[in-house]
Amino acid sequence: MPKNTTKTTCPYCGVGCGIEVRPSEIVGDEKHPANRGMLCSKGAALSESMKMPQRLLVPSIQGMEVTWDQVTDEIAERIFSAIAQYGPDSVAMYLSGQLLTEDYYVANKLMKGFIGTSNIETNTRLCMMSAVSAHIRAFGEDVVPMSYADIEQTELIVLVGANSAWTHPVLFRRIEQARENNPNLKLVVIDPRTTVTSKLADLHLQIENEGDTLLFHGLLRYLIDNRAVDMKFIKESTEGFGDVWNYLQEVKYQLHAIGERLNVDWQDLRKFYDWFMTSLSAITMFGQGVNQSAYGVDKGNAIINCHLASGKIGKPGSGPFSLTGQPNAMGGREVGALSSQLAIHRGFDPQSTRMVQDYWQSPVITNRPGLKAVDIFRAIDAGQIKVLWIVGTNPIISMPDSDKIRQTLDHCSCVIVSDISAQSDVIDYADIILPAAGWGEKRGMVTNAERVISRQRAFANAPGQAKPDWWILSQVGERLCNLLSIPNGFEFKNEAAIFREYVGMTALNDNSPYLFSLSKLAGITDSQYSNWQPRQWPFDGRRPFANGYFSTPDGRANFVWGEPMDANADHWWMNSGRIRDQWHSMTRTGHIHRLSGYEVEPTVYMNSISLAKLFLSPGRLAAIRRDKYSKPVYAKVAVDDGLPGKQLFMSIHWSKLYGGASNVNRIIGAQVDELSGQPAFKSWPVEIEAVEMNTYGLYIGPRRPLPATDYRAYQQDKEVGIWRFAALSSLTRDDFPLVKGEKILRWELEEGWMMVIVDRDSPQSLLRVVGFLAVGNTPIEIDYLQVLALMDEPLELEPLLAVASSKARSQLICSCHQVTDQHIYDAMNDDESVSLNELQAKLKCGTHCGSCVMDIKSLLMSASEDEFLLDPTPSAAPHKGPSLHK
Ligand SMILES: Nc1nc2c(c(=O)[nH]1)N[C@H]1C(S)=C(S)[C@@H](COP(=O)(O)OP(=O)(O)OC[C@H]3O[C@@H](n4cnc5c(=O)[nH]c(N)nc54)[C@H](O)[C@@H]3O)O[C@H]1N2
Ligand SMILES: Nc1nc2c(c(=O)[nH]1)N[C@H]1C(S)=C(S)[C@@H](COP(=O)(O)OP(=O)(O)OC[C@H]3O[C@@H](n4cnc5c(=O)[nH]c(N)nc54)[C@H](O)[C@@H]3O)O[C@H]1N2
Ligand code: SF4
Ligand SMILES: [Mo]
Repeated sequence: MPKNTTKTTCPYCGVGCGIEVRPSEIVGDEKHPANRGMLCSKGAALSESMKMPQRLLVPSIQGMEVTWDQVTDEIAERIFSAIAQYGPDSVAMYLSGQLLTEDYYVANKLMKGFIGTSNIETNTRLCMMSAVSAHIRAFGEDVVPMSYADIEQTELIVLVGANSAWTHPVLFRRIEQARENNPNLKLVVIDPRTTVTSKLADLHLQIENEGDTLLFHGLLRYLIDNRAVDMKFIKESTEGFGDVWNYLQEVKYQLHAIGERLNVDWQDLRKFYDWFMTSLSAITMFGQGVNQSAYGVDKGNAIINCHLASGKIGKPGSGPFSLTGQPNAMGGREVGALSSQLAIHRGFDPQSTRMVQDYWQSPVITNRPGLKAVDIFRAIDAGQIKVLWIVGTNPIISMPDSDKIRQTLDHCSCVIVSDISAQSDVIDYADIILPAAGWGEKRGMVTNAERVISRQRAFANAPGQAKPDWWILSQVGERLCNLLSIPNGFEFKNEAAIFREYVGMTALNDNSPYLFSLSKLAGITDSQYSNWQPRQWPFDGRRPFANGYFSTPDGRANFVWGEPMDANADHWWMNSGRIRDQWHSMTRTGHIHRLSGYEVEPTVYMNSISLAKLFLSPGRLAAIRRDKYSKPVYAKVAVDDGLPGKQLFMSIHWSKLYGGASNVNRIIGAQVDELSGQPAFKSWPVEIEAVEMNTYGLYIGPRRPLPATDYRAYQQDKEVGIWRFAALSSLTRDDFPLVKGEKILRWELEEGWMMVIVDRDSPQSLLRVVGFLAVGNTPIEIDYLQVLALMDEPLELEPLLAVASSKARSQLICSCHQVTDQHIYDAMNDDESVSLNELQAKLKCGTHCGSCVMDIKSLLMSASEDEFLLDPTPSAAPHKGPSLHK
């Protein structure tokens, strides 16, 4: 390890990759068990991420800059008076799975033990709460009994509702490696959408959306019919099998009926069922296609039922594996900073509340669950919640029915926001703004999807007055204690002190049915904490549930029945999810030019038949609405024939700065799973139609004011920004006033006009073009810029032309080496039988972080299937060049 290297953990997804920060680069940590040196495109771009524009630097109250003393006094007083006037439940906190364990611990203690409310939530409610509830129903405790090392020990991996090649890239590459090493290892993907992940599978079951419960009930019935259940395990270690068996007698759970209902070939279905039945081991990994559903908990239990019935649990290479989304969502679940749990996997039973209160020596303790995320916002609307503190999440973009969230926060009497970015949408709604220290500036622990606890370490100073979240929370805690005239419960000298207190608390679970305990770390010293190496709990290498003993009072796991959902009506429906290179609302990835090329503007995908039925054209705009009367979201139309039927897809990332008002959650309603409270984001009925705007525009150049428009997308390129916009009204040249200091040339076009901004100091003989704006009544593609080459002016067009030629029409595949699909097609045209290795040697694509290897493989596969190599038809509409009249 080079000198001055800091070992830390990636702040993005729940794979939890170890990272080495060296003086000149950030690389994967070869010693970390989660990634063994690999990183994906986001992890590999962390240095750029830290150079984010517009960090929050100073605390402020109603726009006035204040000191930390003033702001923490103010918050404590507002909380104190809300409690006095309206009771403790008038205060709520909304946290994030991206916070550290220490942040979570302080927040949970403050809310449940000192303010006295369970209205503490986290965006994990939007992410994994259905899996949490399914675990608790089946196992008696929210435990993920799996390790990544099981991947190398299994015969079958089933990925349900997870596009892991993009969302957990390093984990997926591990799966691919395991398949290369073991040709008998099979991969089945269950997703109503064809994805890069599904293309690489041995079998893709493209079920009707929400068909998962039925699919897994069918599997269980198949196992029973073929006498392939483990009766010994069922008898000794489970409860409720008989009931489930009874329900399964209905004809609808037979193979053919399921094939018909889910619209999949019954032979494919049988193949999957046979594979699961005959494999000695199997892992079912599941993601948001399972969790984000009105019956997501039932889906989770339907999966778990199959593992219980076949005894494929608690053994090497076997078990249900809920994938965690965020880096420390698991840590938050362990701490219990959620409204539906008290702490450390415990609920609100009298014994637990007493033990926790004793441990905290707190003045109060909540003894019942609080409101879940969606209900917290409803309670604000109803005037019941007066103070809301949002830490590290951007609900304006991520909550369903987001227009309603905007209104709600507008009305809330006190919104406190802790964030790192001034550009997070939620900042606009804050009365009090707190600048937080970000990744690399703060220290603490995180737990990943496989229960490995790792350290995030600091290697940079926080800018301005930014402070770690735990510190801010503790300061408010201390002041509240003063106001309450009680001893300070928040006197933590550092992160290690918080972790020690937390670890001590988990000892309450020793000698109880709960597995979760870190008590072996009791008394961990500051230096042990500081030198912590990644470790998986329980620390003795035991596999949870290996002894067939679960965390329920009688030690038996439960079979749980849930009725399968009805098929989606014959209606357009919106599926939503992630793209490979962006992180959530883009505050940490949107400004990184090499990540911005994958999806350059808000896009709605559909198959070619839908496109024709709707009279839409690729590259044009569509208006998508929740119903005829609601406000539309505009998005650019693109074809994806991997979306069968009336399925549409949009990515979740477009926040105000980058995507204007095209936030998909404005059209997704706030329906939740009643058990878990998790929103059903994944399939929402919508209306969609073509929309003609009167003005379309494109601007490439340095930031300059542009008029407010109905549609707008901003893409950051290396040195310039690219803005694409459209307006329902006819904008005129007066709407684009000159900025002082700009030197400009303009041309009239048949369909509009265009102008260039030239460098003031460039000589008359060669005007250096620094910005380009074209406005017209038809969409303007980036290669319009080429038209400047036809002008009779002495224009120097680099580097703008370079931007245009690299961006036009092609799809970015490798973000590290900026290789597009067109580059790859060209290489394939040169040599039809080109292999992945040869492409890597020739173009370097996929040789740095490797995130795109799966995309390249899938491109190679579809090219050989389609044999369209000789004429790779661009997916956008044929381009009509602008006609000029000067
Ligand atoms: N690049 C990137 N990676 C990320 C993130 C990111 O923002 N960007 N975020 C992280 C977070 S917080 C999370 S939670 C994870 C999420 O990781 P994933 O769950 O893998 O991601 P999603 O794209 O939300 O959705 C997964 C799939 O569910 C499918 N689906 C929709 N409806 C159904 C259904 O009814 N049944 C089934 N079986 N499938 C369905 C969708 O078509 C989609 O392909 O990703 C993490 N990783
Ligand atoms: N339609 C639809 N909606 C979805 C989903 C979907 O699949 N479909 N997925 C859902 C899921 S699974 C998730 S996890 C959510 C994610 O949604 P969000 O949590 O809202 O997304 P982020 O953009 O990650 O928000 C994190 C915020 O914290 C800030 N931040 C970063 N680091 C720190 C820090 O150290 N301290 C503090 N205080 N702030 C920090 C960032 O600037 C940013 O504003 O979206 C959910 N919404
Ligand atoms: S897979 Fe990528 S985003 Fe996830 S932890 Fe690893 S490097 Fe970070
Ligand atoms: Mo998530």
